[in-house]
Amino acid sequence: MTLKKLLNKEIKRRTFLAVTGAAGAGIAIGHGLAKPPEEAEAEEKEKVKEVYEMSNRIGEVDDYVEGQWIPTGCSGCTSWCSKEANVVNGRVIKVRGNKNSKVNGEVSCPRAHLSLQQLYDPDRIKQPMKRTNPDKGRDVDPDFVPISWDEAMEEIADKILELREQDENHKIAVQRGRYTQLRDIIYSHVPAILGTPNNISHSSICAEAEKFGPYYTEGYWNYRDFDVLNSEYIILWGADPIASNRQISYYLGVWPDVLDKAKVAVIEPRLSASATKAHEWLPVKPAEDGALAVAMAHVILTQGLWNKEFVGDFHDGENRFIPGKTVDEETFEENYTHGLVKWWNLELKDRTPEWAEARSGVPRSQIIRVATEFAEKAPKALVWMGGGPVMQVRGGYTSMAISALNGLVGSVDSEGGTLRGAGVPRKSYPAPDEYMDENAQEKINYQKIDQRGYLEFPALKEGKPGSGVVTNRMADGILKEDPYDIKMIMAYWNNFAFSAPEARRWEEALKKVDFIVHMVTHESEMTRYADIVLPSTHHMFEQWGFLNQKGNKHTHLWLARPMIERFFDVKDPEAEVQWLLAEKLAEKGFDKLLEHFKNFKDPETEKEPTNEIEFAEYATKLTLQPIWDPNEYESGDQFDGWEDFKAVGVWNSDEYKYKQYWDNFGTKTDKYEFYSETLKDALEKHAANHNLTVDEVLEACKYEAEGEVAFIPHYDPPFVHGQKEEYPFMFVDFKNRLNREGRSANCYWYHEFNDINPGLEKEKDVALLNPKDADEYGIKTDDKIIIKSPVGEIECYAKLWEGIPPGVVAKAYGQGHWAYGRVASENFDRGIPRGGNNNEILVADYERLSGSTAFYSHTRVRVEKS
Ligand SMILES: Nc1nc2c(c(=O)[nH]1)N[C@H]1C(S)=C(S)[C@@H](COP(=O)(O)OP(=O)(O)OC[C@H]3O[C@@H](n4cnc5c(=O)[nH]c(N)nc54)[C@H](O)[C@@H]3O)O[C@H]1N2
Ligand SMILES: Nc1nc2c(c(=O)[nH]1)N[C@H]1C(S)=C(S)[C@@H](COP(=O)(O)OP(=O)(O)OC[C@H]3O[C@@H](n4cnc5c(=O)[nH]c(N)nc54)[C@H](O)[C@@H]3O)O[C@H]1N2
Ligand code: SF4
Ligand SMILES: [Mo]
Repeated sequence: MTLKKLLNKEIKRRTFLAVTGAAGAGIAIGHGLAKPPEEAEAEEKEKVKEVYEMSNRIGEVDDYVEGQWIPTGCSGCTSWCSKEANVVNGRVIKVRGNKNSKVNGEVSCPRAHLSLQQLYDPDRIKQPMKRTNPDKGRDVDPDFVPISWDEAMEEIADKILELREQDENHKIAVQRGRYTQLRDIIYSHVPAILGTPNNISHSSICAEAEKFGPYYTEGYWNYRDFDVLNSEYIILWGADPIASNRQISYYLGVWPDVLDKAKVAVIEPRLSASATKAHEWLPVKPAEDGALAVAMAHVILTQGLWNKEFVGDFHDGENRFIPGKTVDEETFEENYTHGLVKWWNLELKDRTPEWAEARSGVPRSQIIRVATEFAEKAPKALVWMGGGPVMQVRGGYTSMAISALNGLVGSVDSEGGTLRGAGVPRKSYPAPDEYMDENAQEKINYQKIDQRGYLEFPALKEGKPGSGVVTNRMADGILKEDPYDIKMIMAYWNNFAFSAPEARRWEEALKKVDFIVHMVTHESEMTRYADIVLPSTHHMFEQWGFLNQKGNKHTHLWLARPMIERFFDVKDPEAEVQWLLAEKLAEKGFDKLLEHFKNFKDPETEKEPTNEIEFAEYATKLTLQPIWDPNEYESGDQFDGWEDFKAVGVWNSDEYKYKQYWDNFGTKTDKYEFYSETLKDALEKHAANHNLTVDEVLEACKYEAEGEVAFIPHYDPPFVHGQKEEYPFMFVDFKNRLNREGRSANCYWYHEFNDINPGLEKEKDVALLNPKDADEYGIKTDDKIIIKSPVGEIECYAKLWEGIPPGVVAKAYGQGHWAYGRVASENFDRGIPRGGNNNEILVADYERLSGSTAFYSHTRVRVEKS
């Protein structure tokens, strides 16, 4: 039976009732596919009818009572907002922000509400399934058949034990996409005890290059908090915080005030949501951000506008930063920074606004105006850098160059600037070490399948070569069996066959793997290659979990718990499934995992967990003990115990104190580094590992920099795939405001409200083109077009829009699913996508110093009418 048939069969039973709850929040029915073929249309009609009937039933719930608001949190994007869910008769009917959070309060972003349509989606996977067709491929029906949880665990445990027996346990990989912080169990403890080095996260198809610049200047590898309410000049550099990036709910709430108090300039190759409301828009040529950044630094220095308190000054107060002229290092005394004059001499002295205008397309006058006005507000002036300018092949140094502007104006770790977050008091889980046999001890140190640490993948997370993940490279590792083949994957909450550039490589790679377990709420592109499918709980409403995030000068941590009846036979992959697996392995003679898990005791009663639900709860409670247990109190909000914390649902840190790190940034020199001794050290280590020079490493990593320039923020010209003659447009990818990462495309509201994105259209997947370009190619709005790149092609609609500069095609990521449910696909049964997946045309390439996948402005395309 196909999965689709199973879905249909099941729907009639239990979903029916459950979806009634979602209808309370008003399921929208105005659905219509762009231009569906007839069969698909019939199919769609059937689903619309189903949902419509379900939504009408809300009137029949006679014992409707004002529901209880139960705290939870949202992992719809990396904002990780605290939330509350309104539960009526065991069904969630509404979500809102949790007022107890000092980060987001009651405010909610628009896509929070889509969580209801995810939860009550009739296309959810309803019970464990097993593949019966050994062939794998896009056009191959997996012939899934339903099995019990016990049967599923039996199959998985057998496979693990077989691989252990054959001394191939290192060929088991665990993959995670989105997560809650209960992830430690599945992601760290399980691989350690099974004895595999291969726990591969999605972090480098996410944001690692964005952490690279701040780390190699200010020693901080993490997301930042932005003190926008105290700032007087804000540059949004490829970040669109009222639509994407992080703490969106919070920033949406305060943005009107921000616009009153501060000047906002947006540097973006497209008119983003934030740009529509900003004071300045600098429509930079894609990937030329580095030029703009170093030119702004040049202006700030030549005009004498750097922050003297933070950076220091010339001994005699005379500004010797004169265009084209080198400066004697001895004449300048730095305070909290290191290497300013080196930076000037090696890079900045010639980076004039004229030079930058020629590259970036941003007028010289605007570069000077923005740089000057920005620096005049120092230190209450901040640059907020998003992934756009840096998740690029040569984005590492751009990341440093943009970040370094905050250094120049002294707005790092200071009022009105960029802040770090407070730590969260947590207790570590019992260590797995004593349950790791010799084999496991040895194997967790094997080379990982993502090739991190190879010459061309330094992945210098936090200064250590080979310590960052290179997510997308795993597909090549598997395909080339380099360093070895992979025989089993246990993956959860991810969909790399859709979410990673050149996604089809993943399909090929997955075909090669004998045994794949996919733990997800919805069938997806990756699921089609799975051998065992385990239906997952929805993280907001059906399971234990917690996450912390920073914003508004606080770090908060929220708690999610099972709050409604599970009307499908679902389990949480992070803890519950792992318990069941441990039990099954023990039954078969390998009891190390279970013995280890038994140490996760309820900290109040000292009781050992006896089943998967207790295990998940105790694991949550245990690690959060310093938060809820008054006897272990460390900082921030205080609680009277577990029940008290559960009722409030969120812990807030104390308010951030400025200038905590000025005396010790945690870099090699402890200073804020314009000349990065920290990067020099990391690169030299990596070079030494390969018996090469740093120059040779950079060449292998596709950078042009040579010599000392390798250690400073500098302009490295863009690395782009495709020749201009054949592919005249630069492709700009961006996030849809309604994307819950790659997971909301099966929600009606996602399509119906698509026009809350500037330029986009309801019910359609459109590529945005400048009208002048479109004229030249004879393309009109609503034309069906094909976008071709050197690696693939997709079909969508054209939309002519002035918010896109000539020479650019911009398209939101999120549509183009061929296997994510009946709303997401044009024809789910036949695997026909609705719209186009940008990852079919984006070239799989990397910012190699951080291991990041390049998403932005590295692929040229051409456009044809279809
Ligand atoms: N072109 C392009 N590609 C991108 C991006 C982009 O902007 N443009 N963004 C990138 C970024 S920043 C990221 S982080 C990655 C994310 O990419 P991935 O980590 O691959 O995650 P998703 O594709 O969002 O996850 C999809 C899977 O999660 C399952 N799922 C949904 N909700 C839940 C749940 O509550 N629990 C569980 N267990 N499963 C659930 C769905 O069934 C689906 O199979 O995508 C990246 N890909
Ligand atoms: N709405 C929404 N918000 C999200 C998510 C989501 O799925 N949906 N996902 C969350 C996740 S997982 C992450 S990692 C964060 C990531 O947050 P960001 O890193 O901020 O990611 P994007 O929103 O994709 O931002 C990319 C921006 O860069 C612009 N851009 C593209 N090319 C260039 C260029 O060459 N130069 C410049 N200056 N800009 C360029 C794009 O137009 C786009 O506005 O977002 C989180 N927030
Ligand atoms: S989708 Fe993102 S911004 Fe919206 S509520 Fe969820 S975590 Fe917060
Ligand atoms: Mo991400």
